[in-house]
Amino acid sequence: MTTVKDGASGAQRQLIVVSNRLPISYEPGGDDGFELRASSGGLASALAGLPRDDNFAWVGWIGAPARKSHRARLEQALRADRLFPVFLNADQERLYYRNSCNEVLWPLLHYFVDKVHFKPEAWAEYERVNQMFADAVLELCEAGRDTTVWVHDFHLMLLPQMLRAARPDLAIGFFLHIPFPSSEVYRLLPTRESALAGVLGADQIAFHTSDYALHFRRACLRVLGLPSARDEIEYEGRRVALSVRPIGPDVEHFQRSLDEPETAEHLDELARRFAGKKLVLGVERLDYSKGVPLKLDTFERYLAQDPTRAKTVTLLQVIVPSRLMHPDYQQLKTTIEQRVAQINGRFGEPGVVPVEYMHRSVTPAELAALYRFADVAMVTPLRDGMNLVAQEYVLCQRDLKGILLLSEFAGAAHMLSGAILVNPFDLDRTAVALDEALHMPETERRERMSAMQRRIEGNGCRQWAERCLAEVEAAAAQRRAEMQRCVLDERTFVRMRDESTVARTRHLFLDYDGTLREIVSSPSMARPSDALRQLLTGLADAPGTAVHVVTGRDRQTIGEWLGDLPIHLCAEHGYAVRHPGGRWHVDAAANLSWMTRVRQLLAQVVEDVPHSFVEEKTASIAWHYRLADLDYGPWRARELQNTLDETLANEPAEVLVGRAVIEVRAVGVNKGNYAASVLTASPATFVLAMGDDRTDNDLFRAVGDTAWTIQIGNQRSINAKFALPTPAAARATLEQLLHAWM
Ligand code: ADQ
Repeated sequence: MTTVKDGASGAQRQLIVVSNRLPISYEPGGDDGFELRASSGGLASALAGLPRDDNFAWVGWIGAPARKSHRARLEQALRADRLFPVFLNADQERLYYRNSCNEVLWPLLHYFVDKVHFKPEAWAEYERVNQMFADAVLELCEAGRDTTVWVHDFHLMLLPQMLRAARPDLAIGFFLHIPFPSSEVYRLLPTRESALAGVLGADQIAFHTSDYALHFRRACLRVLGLPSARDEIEYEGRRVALSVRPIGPDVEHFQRSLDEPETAEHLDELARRFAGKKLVLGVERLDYSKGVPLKLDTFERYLAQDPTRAKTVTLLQVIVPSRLMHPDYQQLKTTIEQRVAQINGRFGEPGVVPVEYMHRSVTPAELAALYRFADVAMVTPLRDGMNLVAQEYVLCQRDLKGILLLSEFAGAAHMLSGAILVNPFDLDRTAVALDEALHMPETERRERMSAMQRRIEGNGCRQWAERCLAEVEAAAAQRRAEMQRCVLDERTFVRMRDESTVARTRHLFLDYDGTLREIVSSPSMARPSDALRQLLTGLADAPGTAVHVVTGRDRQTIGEWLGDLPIHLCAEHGYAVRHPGGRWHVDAAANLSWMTRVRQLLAQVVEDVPHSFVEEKTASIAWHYRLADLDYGPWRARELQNTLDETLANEPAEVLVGRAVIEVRAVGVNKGNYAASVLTASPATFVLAMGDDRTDNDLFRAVGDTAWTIQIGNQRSINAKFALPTPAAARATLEQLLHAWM
């Protein structure tokens, strides 16, 4: 794996991986001793290429409550491997892990709505445990050092935001290993807002498939009202990158296992055991999402169609023990075992066992041999984030003779195009597909298998980790660059102040809402304070200085609030203008004859597209669809754009296509044209423009390159050279300028 160096100091960056479980299990034993058992698994293998030195740390739980007397020794033992345990007590295990993780998020995100048992007190523990993880990570983060924190999975959805709040500089990635369901299902979660906001603390959020990413975007839209693009979402002024990065298997591990002499022995043994028979293989962790009972039903139906098949085809079902302390999982195990017994009772005879069943962890050599030997892998989860078993089977098919029967509800179905895809709920057609798989001509099997194999070989879990981490770091770097662009720092301010002080003539173009005055819930409450009125008066009284308040507000309101001051008012986005002490002039040249027709068109679209709305200003009208459905909004937008282009072909109106907004406005009416006409009539040596939203971009463009342009807040779609965080900071800056000029 490439090690990224921190450009400034040359020091290596720190990488902290966080997952619910460390790749280790703790088991207390007799005589006050304990055992640590290493577990492999996708993430451990993905990170295997990284040096376990001071630049690396892995934070997680050890799988069981640790005795107090063991903790110090445990920490010491794990630290050598750069593993840092989070200790959960029995209550936390029950409330955070068993309830919130396994009885709420796991079933909900896998669409098993009836298995969700939400308990508020357990969710409170989920929050507390996420905070414990955050504290453990923060303790390891060295101050002033470039650090990437890579957070894994649904157990830790709140962690990114907690880390961001404490250390805004961190590069944070979040990977979801399980599905993100349709927003219609996600919305059932009582804590849906905080879980989404928690994840959005990251710089990059990655999923196995584009469907999950799309569902996540829809949930952000429906639950938090956040619009997004295909690959990014803006949250609290930050860009959060969205990415699709399907995980792959541990390619090197399986290739090594295939070459082991022990694997060859297992292969010989399998060949003896299943001589003259076709082997259908199932390998699943014990979980209802994996659909094993339905698979057994399907196999039974396949045998029932022709009972002689029991003599030539065997299903070998391996179940990897999991979550056995939970009654539902024990029940599932019992159900599976009963079904196996029933099928064998119905179709078996002396020497014929149609379903063989193994409930245990198999060795790597055994697993590799099974994958290589099986004629068909029947991987039929009802829902699965990715499913590594499917990929591992393909990888181990050295003889290219097998066929993968794969559920279309596994993430793997998105990438394994040579598989026979089935709907596991459709037993009849799945049984037909199984028959087709068992009788497929060899050339077709080879073709399907080799194409998939090539793809998997180049996309193992190490490449996956490398790419994910590179993306997290790139996303964080982009965010930092954007934030830096924003800051009007002390040195820059001094330059601006000095330039303005020696200038003989000055024009200040100042937007009102969000720039001079904070945005408030009701626009009518944004009256200027006495201090603001005094500030504007003071600035306008400075020699050679003209103050222009340029706003989208209507002329009555802004006239009432500021009309008595010695300043220029430009209202309604440039349509109405009033010079100090004078009267309002409207832009007579603006021809609005097209407005009625456009208003009708937009009214129709608003009716058709839920959550979209029209905003009408004096000389323009806009249709906003940022809160509309992700597909339907853009679709109707394209249609509307065509209609408008045709309708307005010979009209003095222009169509502006923005981010989730289509605006039609009178040609030549905008804040920028006002500023341009002022600057043509009376050029100035110092020009300052301040604004906070998209409509101010016209202003920033019009004042030219030599002007000082400052955006207030950190909206990314604005093109000012500098930024200040708040209207209060904008007022303070203007105060300081005034002070310098006096
Ligand atoms: P899991 O639900 O655990 O993972 P899966 O992707 O199939 O599901 O991974 C199972 C892993 O266990 C495989 O790597 C397999 O080799 C291993 N395994 C199988 N049998 C074993 C045995 N007998 N002993 C030991 N190990 C065995 C979650 C999500 C998945 C997602 C992964 C990775 O639910 O959808 O693919 O994370 O992101």
